[in-house]
Amino acid sequence: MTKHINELNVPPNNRESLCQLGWDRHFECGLTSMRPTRGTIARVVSVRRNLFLVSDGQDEHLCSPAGKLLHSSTRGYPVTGDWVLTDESVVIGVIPRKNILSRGEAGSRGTRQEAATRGQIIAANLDTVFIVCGLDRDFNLRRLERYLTLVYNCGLSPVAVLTKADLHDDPEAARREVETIAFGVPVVLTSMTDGRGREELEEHLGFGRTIAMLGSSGAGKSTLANMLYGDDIQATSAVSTAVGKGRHTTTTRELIRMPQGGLLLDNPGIREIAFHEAGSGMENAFADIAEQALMCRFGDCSHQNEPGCAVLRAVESGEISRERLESYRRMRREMDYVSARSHKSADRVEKERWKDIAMLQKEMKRRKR
Ligand SMILES: Nc1nc2c(ncn2[C@@H]2O[C@H](COP(=O)(O)OP(=O)(O)OP(=O)(O)O)[C@@H](O)[C@H]2O)c(=O)[nH]1
Ligand SMILES: [Mg+2]
Ligand SMILES: [Zn+2]
Repeated sequence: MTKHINELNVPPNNRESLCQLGWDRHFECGLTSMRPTRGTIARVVSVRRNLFLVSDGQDEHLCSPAGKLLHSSTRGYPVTGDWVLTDESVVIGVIPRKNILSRGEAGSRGTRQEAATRGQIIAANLDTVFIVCGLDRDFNLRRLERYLTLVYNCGLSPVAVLTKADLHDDPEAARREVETIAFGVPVVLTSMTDGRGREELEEHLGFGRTIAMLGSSGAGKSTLANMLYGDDIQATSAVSTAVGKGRHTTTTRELIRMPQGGLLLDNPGIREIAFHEAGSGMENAFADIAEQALMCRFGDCSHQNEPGCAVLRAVESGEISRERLESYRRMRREMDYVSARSHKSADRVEKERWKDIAMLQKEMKRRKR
């Protein structure tokens, strides 16, 4: 027998509160598929070591994970944004996710490392990701391309937020520049000095929506959270003048319930954007190159020096910038490496599985004797 949400240990009026936190039919179906016999539905608003701060829309309280979750893979362990079932301050299960925002572990960029196979889940169940980039020394189109690829890889929709518009001579020109590499992505200019961009961003913060902010330290994420909230709820601190980088002021992730009705996740600044799986993100992030590539003479053209390469032609004509093609190639190499490595580790898993089976068979034979 599957239990309906109201037959669970959920007070009937809670339904409304859960929807305020983003509960919807998707999770309802996920919950039904778990066939729970007990538990209260709650959302993880923050994770502190091995403790979860969960909310049912009315109250927040701390929970510890059930033993089985501690031993589950990283994928099964609750993260910020997860919907969970709790029982007497213990998280007993994770309700199937809509999506996750994940990246390769820090220190895993490039080709050297092992850490990269393990992804790090930043958050679950998002509607939109604000890619936050300051119009100071933080501004970098190539980095934006990486963020876009990451967000698309996770099947999420990005909004590019260019903060500190007051520090730039021609912020509109910067916006246009971003538009040439981010097709169909809303690009919003903001500034804490005059509150510009606020209304445009508020459109994404409607009832029950969940938005995560990504960007380097000092990009102005927490400042933006404060501007949108209308009060100083997050600590901020000045960028170092010597290196032009932030000071990693925000250290925990927390879902903030916004007056607009949505939930905003302020994240610690990201030092480097590493990939841990090769999704289809590049197709979207480099839609212009992907489109030209359809017209290359060879189907497997690598756009290096092949004859009849439409991408190189587009670079010659100035339609696609050389830097962008370089950026594309670099990322392509990274993705190829990441996918080769994940195949390799899949092979290893398979081998180990067979080893286990062989051992088990031996053991059974021995027992029979
Ligand atoms: N002039 C100007 N400064 C800004 C603006 N937005 C943020 N800043 C400044 O940039 C610095 C860093 O801002 P934070 O909001 O702390 O940056 P963050 O992205 O949260 O950084 P981490 O928490 O370290 O990841 C602060 O000194 C802010 O005052 C803006 O629109 N204009
Ligand atoms: Mg911050
Ligand atoms: Zn080509």
